[in-house]
Amino acid sequence: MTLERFIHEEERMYPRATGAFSGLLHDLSLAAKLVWREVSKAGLVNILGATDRMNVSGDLVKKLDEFADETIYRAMDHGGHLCLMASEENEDVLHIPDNYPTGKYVLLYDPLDGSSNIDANITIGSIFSVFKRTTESGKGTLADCLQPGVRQVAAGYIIYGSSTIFVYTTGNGVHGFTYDPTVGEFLLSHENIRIPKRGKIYSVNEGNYANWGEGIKKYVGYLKESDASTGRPYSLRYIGTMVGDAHRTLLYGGIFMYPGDRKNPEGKLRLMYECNPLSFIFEHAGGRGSNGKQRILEIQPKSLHERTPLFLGSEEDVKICEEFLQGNR
Ligand code: FDP
Repeated sequence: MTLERFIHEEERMYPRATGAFSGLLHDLSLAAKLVWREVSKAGLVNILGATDRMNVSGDLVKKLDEFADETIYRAMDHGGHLCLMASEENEDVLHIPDNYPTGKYVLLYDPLDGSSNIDANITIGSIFSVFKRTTESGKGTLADCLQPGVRQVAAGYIIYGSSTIFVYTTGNGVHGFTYDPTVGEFLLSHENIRIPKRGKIYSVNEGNYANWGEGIKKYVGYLKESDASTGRPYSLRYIGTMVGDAHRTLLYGGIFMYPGDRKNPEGKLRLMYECNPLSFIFEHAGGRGSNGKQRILEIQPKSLHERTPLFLGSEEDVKICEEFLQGNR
């Protein structure tokens, strides 16, 4: 089952579908292949462009994150499905060029998540979030983007790891497709992903411990205590690429966290580009996404690049974490 076929079969469940949404997902899968192609030869870029910063095809050698940003924009700008885009790499919204038609959807994306890991050949990813526009017609506006995550109509990520996997949901289950470069297609490999109710792994940058508040310190202390009945002590895994840490958490269970701290009360991760799409996916897989006080998906965004603390994972793990953060344990 290819991703293309899966998308079309999903579309058939909606007799009034215009095909716009399927077209949008199709364009995204093409963008994913183009980014994969570049990511997979990242180690060669400096060799190919060593003399004059030009690569073999004569293009200026670009940084991979700039390349991914432009590639996704260009793959998505002309399909007529979108009225607006916003990317983690750009301060303002990205309009559709005047010579292309506009549509009813809005796309927000993080072109290359975990970019500090690129040079070490460690897993990186791309993340996307799709909303229906709220304005009636014409060019989209910032208001079309600033919707709470609960209104997403689709969200997904592409993880460029030991293999490349496209994971997405439109609200009908979370599905993963592994890229087979020999046929040039994403093939269904993880149908209807369900996150375990409780896991045995926690994932956090513990180097920030000294700046944490009491609640999170106590919670991490609790995870390290020994208690066989609850699977403790938990193991610690931290890649430092959110997509990678979240993907592992989705499959194995447990909790991924980026808490606020004394230096950065809102943490590091962006609500619109990272926390919303991942929380949407986790909730549709039976998990939970929280800022410690509130469901991530219910936060009303005020600006495109705002940040929020994130606690993402198995339902029970996130609930226990919230109890510690709220001082109830
Ligand atoms: P990066 O800065 O390498 O792009 O939000 C970006 C992000 O990576 C996440 O992917 C990752 O989870 C987090 O930052 C890592 O931050 P720390 O280095 O502070 O742990």
